[in-house]
Amino acid sequence: MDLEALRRYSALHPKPAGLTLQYGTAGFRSRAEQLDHIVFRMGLLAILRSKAVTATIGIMVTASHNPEEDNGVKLVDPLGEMLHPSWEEYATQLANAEEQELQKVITEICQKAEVNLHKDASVFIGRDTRPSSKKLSQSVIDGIQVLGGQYHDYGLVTTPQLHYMVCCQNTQGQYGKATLEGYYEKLSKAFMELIKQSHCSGENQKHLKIDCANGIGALKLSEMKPYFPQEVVIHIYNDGTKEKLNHLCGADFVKVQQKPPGGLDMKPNERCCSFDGDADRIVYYYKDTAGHFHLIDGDKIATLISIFLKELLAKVKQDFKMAVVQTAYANGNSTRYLQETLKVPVHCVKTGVKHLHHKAQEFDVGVYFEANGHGTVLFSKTAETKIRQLVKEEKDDEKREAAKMLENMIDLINQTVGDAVSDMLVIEAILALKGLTVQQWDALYTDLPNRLLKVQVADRRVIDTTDAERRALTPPGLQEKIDALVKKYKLSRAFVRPSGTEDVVRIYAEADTQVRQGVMKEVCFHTCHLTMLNKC
Ligand code: G16
Repeated sequence: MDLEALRRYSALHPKPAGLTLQYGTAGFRSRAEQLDHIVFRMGLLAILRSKAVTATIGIMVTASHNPEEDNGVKLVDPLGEMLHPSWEEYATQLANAEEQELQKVITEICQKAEVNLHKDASVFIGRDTRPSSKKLSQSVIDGIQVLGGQYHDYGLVTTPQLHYMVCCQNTQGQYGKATLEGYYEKLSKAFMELIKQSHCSGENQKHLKIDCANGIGALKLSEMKPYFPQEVVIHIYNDGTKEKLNHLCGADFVKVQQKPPGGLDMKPNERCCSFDGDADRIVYYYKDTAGHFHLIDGDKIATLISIFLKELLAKVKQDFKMAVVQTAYANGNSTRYLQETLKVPVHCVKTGVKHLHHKAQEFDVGVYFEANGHGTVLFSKTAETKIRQLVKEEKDDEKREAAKMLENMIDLINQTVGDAVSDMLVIEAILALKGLTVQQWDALYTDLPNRLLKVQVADRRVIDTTDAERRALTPPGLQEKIDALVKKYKLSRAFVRPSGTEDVVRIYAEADTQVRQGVMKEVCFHTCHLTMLNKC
């Protein structure tokens, strides 16, 4: 380690006195001006991780759904997954070390994680369109160079594109070509192969309006447009030329507010969708002829994909284990539909795609989606090999055709992480193949009326949870209040948890009717009261 270079460069990226930041749900997030030392140090950490696992690591500068003034950093592990949880603690230690302790903390990490500093290291870098992202990604490069690593800067890319690149690189191209063209070609080819078998694409079914949250999704969709077949005509809104990122638009806004984004003119029954700021989430929606807004969130996306995959799996007659992974935010009726009508096992884990991804890996076909629209499907190596073999060797036409569709789904789905572009193409293909309108999809089941609120409290860390965040352990008395409240209403459920991406507490409540959601007001009141609220 070049100690002189470490001292010199860390002085250029000083840690503000007294500032402590925790590794959250998806890495570090804060106001952009507080993050320069964090991204520099995550450059250092990425090199250590790369040396530890002898593979390329990814760093994405983004704060995804957060306001434009925020920023953050997401670290990508060798196969495109989120950073392994065992390294989150090292990330927090390195982020919060005082400058004079940096070398000591690096040495400790090297000892604990058995990092050989003499090994080679390489890092892929990407960034979103926030005004602060370019400078922050330069600080990442400083960190990488101090520890003598190689890097490739992809510049402006969506988060899932960077995950894809890392996976391609570490599988020596088996997953695809580690270039944007490689990504566009792989997805569009699989999509075209899939919809070849569709017989029902009326003129209206071709069109899709996309709210890109004024973020990177708009740029990358425009680049991809020439690769789209004529069966899909996309119309891009909120492309970032006029308004601020995520402001009154984007997947998070639409999901939380349960209303259409600004800047998108929606006619009755038109199929529309919204991406979030770094294009790793997607939600669909439409307005009916009476003007009512209908949200089709991650739960309904998971349901549509599960129906489609289950039918294909039945046709290929293999003993594949399929399951859906959700979080506490999943609408109660989605879980009931999946378990009782579709007969698919459902598992509930803590918020954060890292938790869902990990659980989904236990199955041959693991469908995971958060209600907020973040999700994907994982196929086990055994399932993938068997499916590809059936495509080549199966004599029975129906079985071989089903296997072919599954093979194209495997290639179309970004298995490294939730990806708004890939998920959108998966959904569009399924709707076309099944001849479903957005209204028919929506009518699969009716969501229980629900509300999701954020409140600011003095210190959100006083709330500790258990049971996949469905129950509060602290502050004392809060869970008892929630239990007493939900008992009063039919199909009622509520929980409180601290966000891992924003300085807020999230409160979720659902019940059989909107009127009974008085439960939300009361849970909010007790949360505020018991956490000694600042503002509510
Ligand atoms: C990130 C995570 C998601 C999570 C969301 C909200 O999304 O990747 O898994 O659902 O944060 O987390 P929290 O409720 O802890 O704030 P994104 O799209 O912002 O990267």
